Amino acid sequence: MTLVGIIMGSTSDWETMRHAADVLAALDVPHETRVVSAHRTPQRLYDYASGAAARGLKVIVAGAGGAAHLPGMAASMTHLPVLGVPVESKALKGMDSLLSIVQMPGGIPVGTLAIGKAGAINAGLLAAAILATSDAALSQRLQAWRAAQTEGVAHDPAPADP
Ligand code: RP5
Repeated sequence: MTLVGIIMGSTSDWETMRHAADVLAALDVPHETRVVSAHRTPQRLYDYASGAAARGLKVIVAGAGGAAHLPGMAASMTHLPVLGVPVESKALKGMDSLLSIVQMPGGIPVGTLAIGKAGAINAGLLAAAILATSDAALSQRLQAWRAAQTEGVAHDPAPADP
């Protein structure tokens, strides 16, 4: 059963949001990816967010850029945890996306990550961490992923230099 829904406002967000999908794939977390625009496809957004819990999704990762209303509007229509990824915009480097996503009114939370690739990676990891609280096997995979990351950090920044 699909557990995480990764939605984004445009196909142009995929280059960023693919990193969330990559992390979930690496951790063997069933997920789906969809283009759902708050502005261009509002009915699609309504259908997706309001039906997400009934379909068995447990977490939604939502990425958008510019006037990035997708995560907040999705959160307004589901009680599932929504993780927001501010996609880097051309005009304002993603500051517009970040502020659009992070400044939610009290009562409708969106867990907002960093702008761009790092945010997408961390949204995937956080989604996995949420699921891992009730899935011991996934918790083991997540801990192994973290240990491998630690193991992969070099001690010497330039080993080939004389
Ligand atoms: C937002 O507008 C999308 O999330 C995207 O980041 C941005 C630009 O979309 P496109 O014009 O590239 O489709 O809705």
